[in-house]
Amino acid sequence: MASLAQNRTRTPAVTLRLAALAALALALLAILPAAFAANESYDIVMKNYSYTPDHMTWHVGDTVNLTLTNNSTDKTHEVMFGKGDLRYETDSFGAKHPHGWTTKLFDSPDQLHFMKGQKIEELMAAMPMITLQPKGGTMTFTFTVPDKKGTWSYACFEENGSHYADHNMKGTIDIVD
Ligand SMILES: [Cu+2]
Repeated sequence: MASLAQNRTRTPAVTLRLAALAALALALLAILPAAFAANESYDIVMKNYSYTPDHMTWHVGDTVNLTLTNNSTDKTHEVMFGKGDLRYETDSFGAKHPHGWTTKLFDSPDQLHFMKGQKIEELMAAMPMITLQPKGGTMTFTFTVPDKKGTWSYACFEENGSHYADHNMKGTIDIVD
């Protein structure tokens, strides 16, 4: 009864202001997690012969904004996403070299949106394969994390696959709910 009595003594203006604040707080609580939790941002730096970071955790349905930068002073590096057995390509001398995986993370080039970049050696959206020149080659792209839960890899197959096969230039991604 005491609180009721207190409420009655408040002026209508104060009560209205409190109600407005409460409504605003509720609105912010509803909006903020959606604005921040739904987006993930990563800067991956490449050098001879590694990625930093070499592990990421992505959430299904999130929008990821990813910037790749090649800080090597002398080597071209790339990123390819996938898993499973290695995929091989045959060169003009008939020799086979590892180049990506048999299972691709992205099914269609439409899933990736390339935003900006420079010193790009090669860009094959269908793989996808993003190859960047040394000393600052960079590419920023966005995508929605596909509903493919599990552990995936990213790696560089430059110089006839030797960056991966001989130097273990790779990283892993866990896709979770
Ligand atoms: Cu490389």
